[in-house]
Amino acid sequence: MASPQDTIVALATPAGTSAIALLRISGQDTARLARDLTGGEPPPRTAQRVDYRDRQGTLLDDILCTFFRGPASYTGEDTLEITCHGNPYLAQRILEDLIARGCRAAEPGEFTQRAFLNGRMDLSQAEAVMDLIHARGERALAAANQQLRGALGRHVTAMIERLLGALARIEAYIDFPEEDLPPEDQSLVIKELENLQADVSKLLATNHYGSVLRDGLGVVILGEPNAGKSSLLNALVGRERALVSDTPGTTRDYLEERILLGEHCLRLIDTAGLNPKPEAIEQRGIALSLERLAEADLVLLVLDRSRSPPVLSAEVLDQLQPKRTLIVLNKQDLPADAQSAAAWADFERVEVSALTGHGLDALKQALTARAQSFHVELGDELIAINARHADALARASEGLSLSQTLLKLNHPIELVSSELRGVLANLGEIAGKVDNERMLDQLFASFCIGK
Ligand SMILES: Nc1nc2c(ncn2[C@@H]2O[C@H](COP(=O)(O)OP(=O)(O)OP(=O)(O)O)[C@@H](O)[C@H]2O)c(=O)[nH]1
Ligand SMILES: [Mg+2]
Repeated sequence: MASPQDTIVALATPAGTSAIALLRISGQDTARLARDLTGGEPPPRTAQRVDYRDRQGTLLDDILCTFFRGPASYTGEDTLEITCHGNPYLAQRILEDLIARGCRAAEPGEFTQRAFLNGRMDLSQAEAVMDLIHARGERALAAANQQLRGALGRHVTAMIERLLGALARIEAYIDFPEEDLPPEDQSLVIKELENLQADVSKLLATNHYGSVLRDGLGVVILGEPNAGKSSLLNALVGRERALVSDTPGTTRDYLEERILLGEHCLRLIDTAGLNPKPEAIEQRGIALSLERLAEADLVLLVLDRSRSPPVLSAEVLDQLQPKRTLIVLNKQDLPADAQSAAAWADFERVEVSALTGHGLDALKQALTARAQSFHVELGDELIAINARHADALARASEGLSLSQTLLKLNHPIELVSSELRGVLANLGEIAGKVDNERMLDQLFASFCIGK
């Protein structure tokens, strides 16, 4: 991306027709543009109604524009927000006119990148902007809002300060090579590093819930052909999403559908039935089912309660731990098979009929409780880290562990100190003390235009 000096413009609302559209401008020419458009010195943070005329003087629209004087703006630079009528043609005309007046079309995420580069927010907050835009449930929204308000950044900063304390304690001895670190200092530092590592682990433990919130809880619907998997998906989604028939092997490919249940979003994945004697095409479908199974947060094993329980392969059985499996005894409306009714007794089981809807509420409750069980408490703030944070924290944890070993084995203090400086850098990455420009460009490029 180019230098943060030039003036960028973007249509910040979707391209389709809506009542209004918002254009955003940020950069050094913004104040001049605002003066040109409004015909005077624009009062900051005040919406002004203006006739928008293009450079040829043609009247395009009746707009509202609001000027924000930097650094008190989203990006930290002078910023102008223009609200026009939501006709895509009209918004495009205004956009083109602004480009003709000297603006450049913004890259995806460029406004937020500038906010970060200008110190308006740390990197975890910039990521939270995206989380907020994409949040699909109440909890995801709450987590994004907490992160946007700096919860994760504050958490990590407190850890960095404690680490700096430990580092200062040992680095004082680097200048006196003839003196060993006194035993009381050594044990104090080791204790502090242990505590820090435990805190890093707690933060790392929120990673899984983070992916549940960002991607939705991955629920794989698995079972033998004709058990009623697709019927169950349809019943949960509330419409005929998947084909249902009494011919075994109806579902060949897997299909995915999101639903909102309580405060969480669930990603339901219907799969091809596990036929012990599949034909070639079925075999490929089953291979896909097994791939989805491996990635699942939760498995709904659907059994036809009116028939004897299926014999599952060891490959499948290995993946079905009680912690991530719910047994759905389907076809409750039919007479029960005694063996099936008693099967999987060590697992949580719910009896349903995808046909009549019996037991669906109980199943939804069980699903809600499972989604909730991924939440890891971390003080009174809802913190759920993402994969980038987890990667940095895992490296920090390794470094903390190695430093403790080095200290215990009385290795030179310089070695310990250099290891701990590495940990400091790892923790710094979370808030964005990153020197890797390419990584930053990549991260912001995953944002949308106008953000
Ligand atoms: N009586 C009864 N029939 C059901 C119930 N659920 C599904 N069925 C019937 O069972 C048959 C198979 O249903 P599907 O939903 O296609 O089963 P599936 O597990 O997706 O099957 P495959 O895609 O072939 O693996 C259909 O005829 C459904 O109408 C139920 O609760 N009660
Ligand atoms: Mg099916």
